[in-house]
Amino acid sequence: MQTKIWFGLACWMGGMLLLGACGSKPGSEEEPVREVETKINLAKAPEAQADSAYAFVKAQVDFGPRVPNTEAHQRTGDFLVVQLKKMGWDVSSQPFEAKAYNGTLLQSRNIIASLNPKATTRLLLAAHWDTRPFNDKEAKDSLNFVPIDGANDGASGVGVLLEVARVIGQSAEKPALGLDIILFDSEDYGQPENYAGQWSPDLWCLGSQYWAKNPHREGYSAYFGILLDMVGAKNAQFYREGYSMQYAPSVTKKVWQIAQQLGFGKYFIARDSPTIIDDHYYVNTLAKIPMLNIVDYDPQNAESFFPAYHHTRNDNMKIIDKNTLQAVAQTILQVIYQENAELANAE
Ligand code: AHN
Ligand code: ZN
Repeated sequence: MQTKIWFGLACWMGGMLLLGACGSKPGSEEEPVREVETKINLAKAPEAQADSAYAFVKAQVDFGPRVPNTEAHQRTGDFLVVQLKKMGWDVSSQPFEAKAYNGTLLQSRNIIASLNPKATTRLLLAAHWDTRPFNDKEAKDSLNFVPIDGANDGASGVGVLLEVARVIGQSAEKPALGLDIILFDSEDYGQPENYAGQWSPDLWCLGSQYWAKNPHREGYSAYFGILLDMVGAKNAQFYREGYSMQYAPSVTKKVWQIAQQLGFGKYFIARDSPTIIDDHYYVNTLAKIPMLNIVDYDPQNAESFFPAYHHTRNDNMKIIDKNTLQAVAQTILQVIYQENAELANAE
């Protein structure tokens, strides 16, 4: 009896607090999960610019598809190094040769930009900068394969990180926290859809696998990492991805909460998605750094998990929305300055 009254009261208060009705089923299809979490006191963070992030995406696409062993790939890599240096970051390249599913040797390089290189408490941000050599989800016949622009799959994550790097580089209040941006190469050269040979996840994400086995600095570690993949499409939906929740649950929840507090709940949906093999998988399992993935997820597409543009020629500038880029860039900046403030408070 007594318990029932208390439950009713708690439910009423909780309902008032969350502006949700007691009868609604959290976690059901219609209702986003709303966990009772205390509000985070947001630290002051500099602002990302939508136009600037967009220009960084376009600049990459303008080089042409960034397929390893092509001139566009080479030139884009050089461009990224120059940009990051110009923004005041310490930049190094990690060249490597990777063997693709069909035996092709891919002349590859991971690009690493660091801030406060001597700081021992480090946060890692990453995205892949190469693009898929074929539109295999569209043309089912390999004779009709063409490379894709990869405006979203590739350029968007890098574009957001360039904007984050630019804003921090210009800021009068630079974080004391150590920061590393790693642009992984040769992520997207995995076996095509109708390939007759064996499917293996390890044929994807060749740059992150190489880096995880050969870190750019001996004994390198970060206390967590964030991977960005396909973060620029109009109406993107970022669910809390399976490996992120498995390996980095507390930071994943925190990032989603920060995004929601910033007003980006339309993109950052506090629901879980299945596991997705991506660069973060190898950073988690091989480098043992907890890393989450912010990746566009299509809950309607049970087969591939990704929206319809994925690995087709439709992945071009037409699907890029600067509001999405801005939401992700601002969320990342907030996370960085939040962590920096919490670190300073702990000292
Ligand atoms: C697989 O298709 C195995 N993983 C998706 C990783 C990916 C490809 N992200 C962008 N392109
Ligand atoms: Zn891809």
